[in-house]
Amino acid sequence: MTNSDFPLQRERLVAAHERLLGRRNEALAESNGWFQRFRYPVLTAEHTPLYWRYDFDPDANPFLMERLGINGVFNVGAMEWNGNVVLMARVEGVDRKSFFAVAESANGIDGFRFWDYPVVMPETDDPETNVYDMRLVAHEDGWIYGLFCAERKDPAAAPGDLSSAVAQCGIARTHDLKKWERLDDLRTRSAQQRNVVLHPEFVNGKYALYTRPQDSFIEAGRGGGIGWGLAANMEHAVIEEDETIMDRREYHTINEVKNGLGPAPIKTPKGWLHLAHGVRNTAAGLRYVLYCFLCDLAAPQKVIAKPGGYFLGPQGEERVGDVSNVTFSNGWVRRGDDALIYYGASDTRTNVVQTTVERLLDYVLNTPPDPLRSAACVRQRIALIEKNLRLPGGGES
Ligand code: M1P
Repeated sequence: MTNSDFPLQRERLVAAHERLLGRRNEALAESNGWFQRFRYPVLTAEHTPLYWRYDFDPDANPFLMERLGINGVFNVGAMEWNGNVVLMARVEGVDRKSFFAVAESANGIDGFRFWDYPVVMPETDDPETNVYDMRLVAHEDGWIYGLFCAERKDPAAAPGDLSSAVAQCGIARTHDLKKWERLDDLRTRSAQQRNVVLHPEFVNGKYALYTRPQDSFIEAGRGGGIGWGLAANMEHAVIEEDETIMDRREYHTINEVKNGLGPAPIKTPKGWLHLAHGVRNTAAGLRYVLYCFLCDLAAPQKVIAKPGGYFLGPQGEERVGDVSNVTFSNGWVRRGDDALIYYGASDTRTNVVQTTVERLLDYVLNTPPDPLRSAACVRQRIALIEKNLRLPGGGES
C-alpha cells in the first residue's frame, strides 16, 4: 500500500516541529520579586526529534504513524556546556519507561534542541527497569557525575504484586555527556534511596552525598528528611554510617510527607544555596512544591537559613499532568549572577524561571522562617503589617 500524501504530510509535520522549536519564549509579569516566569515550557514531548518517533520509510509506514511515542519530558538535570545550557532530560516513552537525553540551547530560555541520540546508559550486573531524574555535577575531581534513580521490581513483592519497587541511586560519570562509565549503585543503610545528589567539592577528602532515606518506594516512613553522608570513593560508593538528617520533615508544613534535594547546591559567598522539593498530603493527593535553604560554607550539612513555605509551586496549566499538582526540580544553572531554574510540571513538561543569585540570597536570608503554628503566623504577619503602617502613606503608596 502507498500513500501519495506521504511527502506532504511529512513536510507539514517537519514544518510544525520547526515552528515549535523556533518559538521565542515570553517573560510573564511576576509580582513576588523572587523570579521571572515564562509563558511556554522549554521542553515537552513534542520537542523530541521526529525521527525518534516516526518511521519515515513510506513503504514501512504508509500512514506516517508515530511508531515510538513520547509521553513527557520533565525533571531535567542542567549545566553549562561550551557557553550554552544543556539539560539532561527525563524522556518518558508511552511505554512508561524513561531514558536520558541531552537538549541544548544558547540562552537557556528557548530554542532547546535535542542531540541526535539519547544517552546510552550502561547497566550494572543487576539491570534496572527504569531510570530517571539525573542530577549533573561537575565535581572538583574532574569528572562530570550523573546520579539518578535506578528502579527495579521489588524481589520480595508478593505474587501478583506488580507495583512494589526498589529505588536506589544509580551513578555514572563522563567527560563529554555522551560516553558514560557506569559505577556501582550507592550503598547506604536505608532500604530505598531517591533524590541523591553529589556535593561538588570534597569534604574532609571524601565525596559528600545528599541522600533521602526512605522505608518503601513511596513512603519516607522513618526516613526523616534530606540526609547527608560521606563516601571514600565513587567507584564503589558506600555511606557506612547512618546518614545525618540535615533538613527534617515537619508536621503540617510543605514537606510533612517527604522531601528531597533538587540540584547540587550553588556556592555563594554567604553559603551553599539549595533548592529542594517538599511534599504534603491533601484530599486531592500529594502536592509537590519547591523550597530553598542556605547551608554553612565550611560545614555544608548545617542549615543556616530557611524561609518558611514554598518558593515555587505549580500554577495554571502546570498544575495538570500525569501526576498533577507537582513541581519538581533537579537542575539549575548559574550564569554569572543569573540563575536559571528548570522544573518539571506535573511529571509532563519542563519549565524555567529566571532569577539572580543576589535575589535568591536575599530571599533565603530575609524571608521569615515557618513559625509552625497559626497563632505564631498571625504574630509574624502583624509585625510586618505594623512595620508597613508606620511607613509614610500607610505602606500603600
Ligand atoms: O511524581 C512526583 C515525583 O515523585 C517522585 O519524587 P519523590 O521521590 O520525592 O516522591 C519522583 O518519581 C519524581 O520523579 C516525581 O516527579
